[in-house]
Amino acid sequence: MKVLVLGGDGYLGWPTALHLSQVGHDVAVADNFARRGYDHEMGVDSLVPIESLQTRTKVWRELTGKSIGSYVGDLCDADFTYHTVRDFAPDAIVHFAEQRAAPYSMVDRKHAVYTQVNNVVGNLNVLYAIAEINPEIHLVKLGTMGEYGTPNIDIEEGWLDVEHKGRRDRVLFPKRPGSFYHLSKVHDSHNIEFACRIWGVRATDLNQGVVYGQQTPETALDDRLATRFDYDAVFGTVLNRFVIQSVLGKPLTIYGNGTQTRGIIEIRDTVRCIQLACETPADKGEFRVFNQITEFMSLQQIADTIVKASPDAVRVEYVDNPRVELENHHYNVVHTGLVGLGLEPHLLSDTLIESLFEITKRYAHRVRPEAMLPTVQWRKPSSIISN
Ligand code: NAD
Ligand code: USQ
Repeated sequence: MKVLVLGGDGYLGWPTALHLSQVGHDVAVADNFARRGYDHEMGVDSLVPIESLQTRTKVWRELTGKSIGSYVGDLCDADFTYHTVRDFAPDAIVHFAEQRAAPYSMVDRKHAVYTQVNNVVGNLNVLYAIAEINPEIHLVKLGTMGEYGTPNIDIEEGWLDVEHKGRRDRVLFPKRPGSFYHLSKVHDSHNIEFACRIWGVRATDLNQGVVYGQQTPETALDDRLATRFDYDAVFGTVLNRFVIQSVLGKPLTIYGNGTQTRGIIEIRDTVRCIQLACETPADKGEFRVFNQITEFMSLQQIADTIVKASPDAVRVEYVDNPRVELENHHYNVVHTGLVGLGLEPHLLSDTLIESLFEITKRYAHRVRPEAMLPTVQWRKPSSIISN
């Protein structure tokens, strides 16, 4: 298949592009390097050094003989998006290319507006490009488990059968997201479902949980193929941050009382899920939704797992929660769709955590410890991100 990976320079997009290329697909990536720009804005950098996209694709070609094409530009520029889709003529488009940090979207008005414009407009341009250039293209879009929030009922895969006053219907699962970023994904999902309904577009919305891990078999082939690994309080995600904090001898920062439960997934399973979704397209006009998680755990359970695996003594600190989110809530998620397509999940294990400890130790000197403390508050806008 020809697969276009939008956001292919990012944490997940790059390993996905490598994996799809490795299993024999013809792959191109598109990116505007916005993510590298946020690092400059915040004065931080990926814990693991990353090469330019040009070097990455060159090294991949030298090592494997396989080419990955690249398009540099912004999806919010419709001419760029249309040109890329026309020129590469993909069978599937994997869409990762959005501003993805909840805290970044909650800094202030400017960051909230940027996040929603970037994500919603970019996604709309992709939908129009598909509809006008080739409606057969399968859109594989990264959504998020946080679209659902933490409802007091079980979370289904995207759709809910309801009976109301004696009548039945199948409706999109109700959403109650927890940040302007997560809201942008809700808006995307509605726009995609509408495009499927009116134009017959085929789409898979992958409501992914929090990703952890840094290596896939392909990125591990050469240091120059490494993907980014974020530790700061804005872009670093919880499990990765806990590992890094434990290696640095810092307390693990649980926000609130730690009873919040989140779906999680390892990076090797992310790339495999994308492969499975691409190779088994949604039907014409179908808005297919999968919950892309392999297990769910409370923050306390995640912290306990890291403490147990750590060779050093590790302390947990309960920090005043900078976010507005429920504690002591119900959480039960259906996530059978991707397993039905053939996913064999890697569950959180000591082996994986040990390899993350090693990676972190190797680059610990690159950490700016002050960037690990949360500065963005949900309850009041702030004018700065960095410390
Ligand atoms: P990332 O920020 O590392 O990668 C996103 C890439 O998209 C970056 O390289 C960025 O430069 C690019 N991009 C952003 N806006 C763009 C635009 N307008 N035009 C072109 N390129 C643009 O993020 P990630 O962690 O790899 O996440 C990828 C996707 O997966 C996101 O959509 C995110 O919401 C979703 N997701 C991530 C996680 C996670 O834990 N990392 C979990 C669930 C869902
Ligand atoms: N948290 C802590 N301590 C920390 C960091 C976070 O307790 O040091 C808590 C947060 O309060 C939250 C949970 O951990 O309850 C998850 O936070 P996170 O920053 O790891 O993840 P989140 O903001 O939800 O966003 C990440 C990705 C985003 C993706 C989402 C999947 O950045 O792109 O959409 O995970 S999900 O959470 O399922 O919506």
